[in-house]
Amino acid sequence: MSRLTLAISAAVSSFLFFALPTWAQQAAPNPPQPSFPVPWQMGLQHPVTPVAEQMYHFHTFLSWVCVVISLFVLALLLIVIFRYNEKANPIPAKWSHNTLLEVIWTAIPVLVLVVIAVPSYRLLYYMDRTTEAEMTLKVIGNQWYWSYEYPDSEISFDALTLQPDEIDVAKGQHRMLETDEHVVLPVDTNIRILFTATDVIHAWTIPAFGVKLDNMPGRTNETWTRVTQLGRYYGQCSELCGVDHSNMPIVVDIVSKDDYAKWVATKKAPAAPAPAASADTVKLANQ
Ligand SMILES: [Cu+2]
Repeated sequence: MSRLTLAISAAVSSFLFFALPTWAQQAAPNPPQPSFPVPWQMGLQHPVTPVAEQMYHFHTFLSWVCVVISLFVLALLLIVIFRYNEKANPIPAKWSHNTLLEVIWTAIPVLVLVVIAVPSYRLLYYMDRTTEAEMTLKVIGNQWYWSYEYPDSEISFDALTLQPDEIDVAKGQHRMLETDEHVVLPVDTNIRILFTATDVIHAWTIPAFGVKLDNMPGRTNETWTRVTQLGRYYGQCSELCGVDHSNMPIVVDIVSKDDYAKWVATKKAPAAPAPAASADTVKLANQ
């Protein structure tokens, strides 16, 4: 028993240390998947930010750790079931305690936890904040809609959900995922995102960005993102915030830097004054 177990333990620990990180690095999906949930979807949405990519790799790495540990425990169980049952082993051994074995089955789980903790903390600190933000987006949660502010451009607006009867599938709109106003952000830009709320706790979440942070009333939370692919990305409030919690979708359009500058100019332009009524119109209206 001891030699076989030792050999398996050594193989598993060396596999965890050396082989898995390399496998995990090669696991990103290609070609890109849709940025919204689809029926029978397996795995995470296609990552489009450095943070989401690292989360994807870490998730793959953890899955492999789980697979290896499960197979190892299954193998031990099968050995016990078949080799040490009453028929195969009628006279059981009388010894108890094996110091070497006890050290190993304590040390290996500790090592596995260390192997998991190191990349986990590295990722947590990486996603915490950016020191080189090029712009700021402020996200405010309300029951039950989102408000957005662009402090650098002095833009602010609310985004309300579109009801199912307002959804136009021909335009590629998705039920429970559309808002009347979209958040527009430039591609390849370090964006600081600030989160707060006016009433209860909400959580602004975009799976493809790897962004999910609580909007706390009376407090400001911070994270960052840098989206590397143009496109439309969807998310939802991920904190149980009341009866219309499911009516807080998020739509983000990632556009080129030029298009973003144009959007900012359009948003900042004052609304055009209503055209003055011509004499003819007035005459028609009076008839
Ligand atoms: Cu909410």
